[in-house]
Amino acid sequence: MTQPDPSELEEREQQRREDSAARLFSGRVEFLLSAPQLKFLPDPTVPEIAFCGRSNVGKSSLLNALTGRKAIARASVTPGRTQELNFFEVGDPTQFRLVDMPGYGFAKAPVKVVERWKNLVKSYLRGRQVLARTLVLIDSRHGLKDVDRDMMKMLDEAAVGYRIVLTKTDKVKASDLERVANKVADEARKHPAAYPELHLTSSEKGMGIAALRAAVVQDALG
Ligand SMILES: Nc1nc2c(ncn2[C@@H]2O[C@H](COP(=O)(O)OP(=O)(O)OP(=O)(O)O)[C@@H](O)[C@H]2O)c(=O)[nH]1
Ligand SMILES: [Mg+2]
Repeated sequence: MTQPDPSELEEREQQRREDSAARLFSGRVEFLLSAPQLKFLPDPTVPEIAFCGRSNVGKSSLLNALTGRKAIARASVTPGRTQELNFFEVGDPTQFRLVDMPGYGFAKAPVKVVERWKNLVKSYLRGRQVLARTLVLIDSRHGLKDVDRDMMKMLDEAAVGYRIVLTKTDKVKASDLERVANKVADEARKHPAAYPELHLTSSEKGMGIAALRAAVVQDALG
């Protein structure tokens, strides 16, 4: 009998991880609570994966796509929909949590409200001991903006490891996607806390979702 070559073994291992992550997410996923201030955070009993990114980038939609639920996190055409830290539990008993965060860079929100979100997000990201990984979402139509760079710098300084996820890839041509992805990847390499590989996703079409699901489970549970 011939031995499978290494890349084939790797592919099988990846498939196994994706299948097992899909099984986990097809089980219990439940909204836990919404924290408008730090004092309302749940007890830090399990690892957490945070979703952050500019307003309207697709954080809530990505959370829905990963969990295979249509509307467990509220997505909306109105930017600024998510205003608190929303915690979702995965597994029975709970194995880890997903945290949907308010978006940054939303120009139309009142300055005071923006300041409040920013402080909430930053304090959580900097201080949460159980934070296993952060996903920084970037709209594949726009690439990195200065507000994203600021967020990445803050995460670098806090030594919070993050994965960069390009969203809405169904909205761009393949050639444009490649150009934006290369540019973002080049910049990501200069950020010490960023993972070198990008995740290209479409919550709408399902692209990249299975692989990201496996990565999230790996980050949370090791
Ligand atoms: N075509 C397409 N549209 C998407 C995708 N992901 C999100 N959207 C749309 O983008 C808009 C914003 O999505 P949300 O998931 O609410 O974005 P958010 O980052 O949670 O926004 P805030 O909570 O306001 O910060 C909605 O109209 C979604 O339907 C995608 O992969 N493809
Ligand atoms: Mg949202």
